[in-house]
Amino acid sequence: MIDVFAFNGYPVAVLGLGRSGLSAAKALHESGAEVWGWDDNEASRKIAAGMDIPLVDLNICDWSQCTTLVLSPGIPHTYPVPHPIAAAAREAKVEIICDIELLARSQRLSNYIGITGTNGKSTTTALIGHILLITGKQAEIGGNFGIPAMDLEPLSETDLYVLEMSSYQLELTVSLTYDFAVLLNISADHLERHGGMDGYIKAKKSVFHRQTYPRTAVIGVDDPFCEEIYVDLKAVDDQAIIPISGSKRVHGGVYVIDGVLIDDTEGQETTVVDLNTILSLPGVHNWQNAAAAYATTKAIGVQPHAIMACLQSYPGLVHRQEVVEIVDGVVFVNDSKATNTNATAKALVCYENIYWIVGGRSKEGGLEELSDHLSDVCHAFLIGESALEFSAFFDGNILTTMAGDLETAVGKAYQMAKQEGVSKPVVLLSPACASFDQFASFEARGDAFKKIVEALTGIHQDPFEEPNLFPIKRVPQSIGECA
Ligand code: UMA
Repeated sequence: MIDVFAFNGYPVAVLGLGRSGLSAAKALHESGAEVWGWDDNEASRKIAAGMDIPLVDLNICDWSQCTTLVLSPGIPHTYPVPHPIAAAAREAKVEIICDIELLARSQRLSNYIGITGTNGKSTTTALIGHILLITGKQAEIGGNFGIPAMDLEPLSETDLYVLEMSSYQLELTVSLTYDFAVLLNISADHLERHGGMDGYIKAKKSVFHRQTYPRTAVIGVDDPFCEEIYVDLKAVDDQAIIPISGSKRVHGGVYVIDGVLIDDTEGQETTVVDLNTILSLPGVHNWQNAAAAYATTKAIGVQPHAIMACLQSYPGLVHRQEVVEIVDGVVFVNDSKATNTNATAKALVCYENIYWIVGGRSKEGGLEELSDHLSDVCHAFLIGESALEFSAFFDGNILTTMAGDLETAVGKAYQMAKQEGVSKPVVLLSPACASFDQFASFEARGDAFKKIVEALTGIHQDPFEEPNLFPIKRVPQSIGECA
């Protein structure tokens, strides 16, 4: 358990008793703090009470008796409107922090890697964690990734916390300076929570806050927002800076050209590994993640040949382009985490001959953003409450089947993929929708997909043992250059 010694004997308010809030409240309580736990949801309060977390109605508490509010990162404290409890706390000059700030204050001597970006931060966090653990480093991996900071183990001063940081968490982690900070990319997301794009960029850029040599900034230069931050950092020259790219040459950085990872951090270009051969890292977006993980772990001191071996053994994340199985030559890919078109677009460019299972509770804009990504789709199988809407969207431009539920969709897609006899067919579950119309979560949807695939009668093969059967598309690129 992390001992939150700084709060021993003091009152600390905790608003939001979900995963991160419960774990923070528990650690504070066990460390001797006087916890004032609260959640707007009665069911969550009951769960907390069952864990002996003291409850105090923060709507009517005396803030003059408390200095700190630990806020669940998803609860707004500025935009679009602050939660009334957060507003009252701020009015009373109570500091507002999140659970990761508690970790930073309690484990001051350890080393911290902070990984952020609009996309790819979970994969990059997992990759960095994988490389560090396999090469014998002591590391704890968590944060937005899904493991709350206060559930991590205490570490010594030579060890590393590898933290996926959302823009929400970055805003509420005021005292943490990362030894290694990674910013992958920025595109519009969560804008309502940051008062617009400038606020969102500011939150993301804060991952580099107060970094001085030899602390290291690893930064993607594949989008204009990050490219501008890179130029700003270079101009100030406060920390070691490694630019990275998934698609173009970056002088002095780590980058990927047509899938080949190249290290140019030591005055000459050295080829590291052909990522086209790594099943768990398909697509340009994953190549950027691999470049970031390579740059970070090499800066930490891991040898390039060891990083290369670890990239090759990376198993991938569940529900994210997870290669499940090959049945009768048909490859099944579980991308249930793709709950929006942005994520699905990334999967659609990775394969040829796609039998696509799509649908659920659709998001604003429907599938519009995918219009240019349908050329490799052989057939779409529509599930969930969006089926009619999506059928109208495709309007005969691609062939569709109204499957309704996941089991029917998998069965029909499998039969059609076998019958049509195309080369290396992929049945891809990448719904571009939330799961809540038919499942409790995207995890439940992905698990159901895997169970259905497992139960198919046919010859099952392990894709990792049959890489030649696996159809990752080589994505040719023009070689750009960034100074
Ligand atoms: N609540 C209130 N009042 C409100 C709103 C919420 O009381 O007005 C309560 C809810 O009833 C609930 C709690 O607050 O009990 C929130 O619980 P939760 O389980 O939804 O959230 P956390 O445990 O705080 O999860 C957070 C991150 N969630 C968000 O930032 C929204 C998780 O990231 C993270 O994995 C977890 O901490 C551990 O660090 C998820 C996420 O969606 C994956 N992140 C966003 C993203 O990646 O885009 C930022």
